[in-house]
Amino acid sequence: MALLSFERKYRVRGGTLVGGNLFDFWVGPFYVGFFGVTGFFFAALGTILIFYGAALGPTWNPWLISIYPPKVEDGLAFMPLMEGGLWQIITICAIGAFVCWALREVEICNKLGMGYHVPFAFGVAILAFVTLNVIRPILMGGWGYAFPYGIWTHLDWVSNVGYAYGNFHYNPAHMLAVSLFFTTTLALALHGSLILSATNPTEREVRSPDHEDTYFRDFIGYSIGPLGIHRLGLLLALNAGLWSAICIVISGPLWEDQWIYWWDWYLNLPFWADL
Ligand code: UQ1
Repeated sequence: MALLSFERKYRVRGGTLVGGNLFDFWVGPFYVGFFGVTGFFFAALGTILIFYGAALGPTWNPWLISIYPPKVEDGLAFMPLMEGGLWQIITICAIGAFVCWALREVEICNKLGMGYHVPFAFGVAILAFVTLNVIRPILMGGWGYAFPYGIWTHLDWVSNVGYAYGNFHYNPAHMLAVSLFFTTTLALALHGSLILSATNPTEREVRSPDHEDTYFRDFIGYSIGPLGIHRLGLLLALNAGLWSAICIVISGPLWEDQWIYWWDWYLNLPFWADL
């Protein structure tokens, strides 16, 4: 389809949640909408504040620049800019930008008469971020438990939190999350390779979906189907994110010891506890 007739078909009015027709337009390829404007505001302000924090020093090394949250001792107070306040405003800007991005996705879904699967999926990613830097710090009673915004320093945070609970690989929710991440890559590798093999056949004629079904029926006696594989993929990916959020939010608020001791319930089962 030529670009102009393509645009006539898909650049439809309406479907907006806020603002009516006011922001219902495109800039180049991008749909704007009310949440495009507000999202741009949050993203721009947050980015400017990160550069402001970087300019205050002590480094311009992009790997080492870091915006730190308040100290643990400062609890849940609003802080002066240089004592974690900058981090607090940047966090508000980040969440504001993420939520606007999700709502802009919803408006595009409305325009095209589609389901809300994409914004819902992005919502789970937002939930993971909010769990790390809002929900868990509030449950622990201090913004100091949130991670800093720096390439190197957020890795140090992950390392330190891991060692604070001994070895995170003994965290049962972490085990589930890791397994789900690996299973997600397995599913996409199977699906991507299957689609390419069917659409890049050795002969000229592209193979139909029943060939895809038959491949897996011949191979493992079961095919989940061309729609089912996408449902499975979404389910796996969303649960990878969800269980990651669960594994960090239970570390501290629910379990303060080393994760390996959580498994003592297993050692203490009556079958062998007295042996
Ligand atoms: C599958 O069964 C299927 O249906 C035809 C696909 O759709 C194109 C797939 O991509 C994959 C990977 C499978 C196999 C998956 C399972 C869980 C048996």
